[in-house]
Amino acid sequence: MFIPGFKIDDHNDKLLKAHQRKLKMVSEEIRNAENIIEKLMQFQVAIPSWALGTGGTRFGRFSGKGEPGTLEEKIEDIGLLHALNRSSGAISLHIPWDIPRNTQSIKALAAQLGIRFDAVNSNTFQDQKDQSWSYKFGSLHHVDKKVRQQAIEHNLEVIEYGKALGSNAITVWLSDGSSFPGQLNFRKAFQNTLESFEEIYRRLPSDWKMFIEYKAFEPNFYSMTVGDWGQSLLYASKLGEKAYTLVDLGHHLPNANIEQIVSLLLMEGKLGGFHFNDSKYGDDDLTVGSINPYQLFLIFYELVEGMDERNMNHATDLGWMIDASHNVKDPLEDLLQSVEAIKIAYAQALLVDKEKLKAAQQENDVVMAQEVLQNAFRTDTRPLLTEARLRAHAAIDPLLLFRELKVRDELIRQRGSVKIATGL
Ligand code: AFD
Ligand code: MN
Ligand code: MN
Repeated sequence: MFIPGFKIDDHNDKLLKAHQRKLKMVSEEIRNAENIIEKLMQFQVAIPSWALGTGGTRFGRFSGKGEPGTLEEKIEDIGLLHALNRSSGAISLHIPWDIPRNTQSIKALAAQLGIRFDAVNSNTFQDQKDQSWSYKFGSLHHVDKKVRQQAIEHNLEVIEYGKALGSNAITVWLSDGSSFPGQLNFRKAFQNTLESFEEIYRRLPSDWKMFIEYKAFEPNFYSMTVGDWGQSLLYASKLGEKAYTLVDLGHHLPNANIEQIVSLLLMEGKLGGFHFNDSKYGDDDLTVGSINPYQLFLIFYELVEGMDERNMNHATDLGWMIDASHNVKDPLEDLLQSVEAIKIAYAQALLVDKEKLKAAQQENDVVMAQEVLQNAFRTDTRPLLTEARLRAHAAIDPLLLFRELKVRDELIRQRGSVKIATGL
């Protein structure tokens, strides 16, 4: 399915007046509105290929309808999102779920829809049917070199697929760990993992980045071999300048101060990428901003402040990706909401009066510091997002248009009800 430009124009014509009224109001309140709009137009968030189908839980999977059954259909789905919001012009692939069979036609399709290939992800947390050795007791950290070698080779293969598509980063998330005390020698597990990472890193193209994603628990419940940002940073520092830590918002123990983690990783030049989602308890993978939008804003403030400090380009110097997927919403609607929440928080972070905050910090004026932050958080930035979309020829209200055009019904008509997208 493809959304023709005139459908977007018709939709925008109907909503234009109301939008202009709201924009005028906020623009009068905000000193740098124009600058924020321009930044919002640049800012793109990559969509994970595994979030386009309905996610399952370990208790079951209630498959949605009209799910994309092939990589081409996944790219088409992201094309729909991008046509509606002009903010999701990238896809993050997971191998072997998304092996590109015909690189040239995949590239052409993506280019036609304005989509580029963000980080490619390896998968050594599941056994594949044709593989020689099992990952039951881990992959890159395994006690047996032949299992580690198999996992290393898989990662190298993922890099090759990424190269062919024009990607320039690999994200490695390991489920390696232990579920019972005594199962592992922690130091040995670390050293094996480091040695495996080194072999992959050595073969990383010179203009590529390697993102090391950490996670506190699950599927292993006693220890994870890349369990927190400290361990990820340790690997990344030992590996070299192309290795970075990747922060997934759902991968911390409850109440962790993620904004502080982000700030320090940026200070060290070691924050590489981001997986956005939201959670109440653990790796819940809920829609971004659905549970704790204030935390998201605080994280974004640290991102913006820390990136500015290092003269980084907000749009291109970090890998911005969503990693959210669950089983009760239409995945495409869910992703529209997530992208919107990310950009709202980004716009709010750009609003913070940095000078005033700095002065308050210097004076130990705790009250004023809170006022400055919350003032930005409580500003409705949505008209700025809408204006950015309008200028990029996207829809004023992407979710509304998605429903008006009955996109899901059309996808069901084309693909049927039974196809199941690859993913968890
Ligand atoms: C995991 C991690 C990681 C991985 C994904 C697979 O967040 O990003 O690639 O799930 O679905 O929990
Ligand atoms: Mn993740
Ligand atoms: Mn996760």
